[in-house]
Amino acid sequence: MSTDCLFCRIVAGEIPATVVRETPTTLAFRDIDPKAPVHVLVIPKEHYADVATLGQGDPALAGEVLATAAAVAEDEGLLGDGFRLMFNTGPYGGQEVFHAHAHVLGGAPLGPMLA
Ligand code: D5M
Repeated sequence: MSTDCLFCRIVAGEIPATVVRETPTTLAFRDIDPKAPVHVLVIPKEHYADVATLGQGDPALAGEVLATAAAVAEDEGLLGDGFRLMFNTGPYGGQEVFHAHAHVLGGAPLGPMLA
């Protein structure tokens, strides 16, 4: 837990969030500024700054984040039409919150990623 990390504070219950799924090691909650009809963030409860650090530091936990993201996509009815799973990483990747998180985006056609 990092006291100055926004998402660690959500895990600790210090900042409210609309939680849609929780496992012993991961948490999924709605993005505060949704970019699609469904926009859910999936995080490891343990603090890793980004997905690269997570993937190298604890590959099993990275897999649990993916499994939770897939379960969220199923719960939200996204498996039929598809969805986007995205990890912004570092400044060039547009990351703003430095606690690893997957964006689960769907519910409408999102278009080509790099258009
Ligand atoms: O995305 C960081 C995302 O985090 C961005 O889409 C807004 C979201 N955000 C910021 N604060 C909150 C709270 N308090 N609840 C829910 N969602 C939040 P990034 O990939 O770092 O650019």
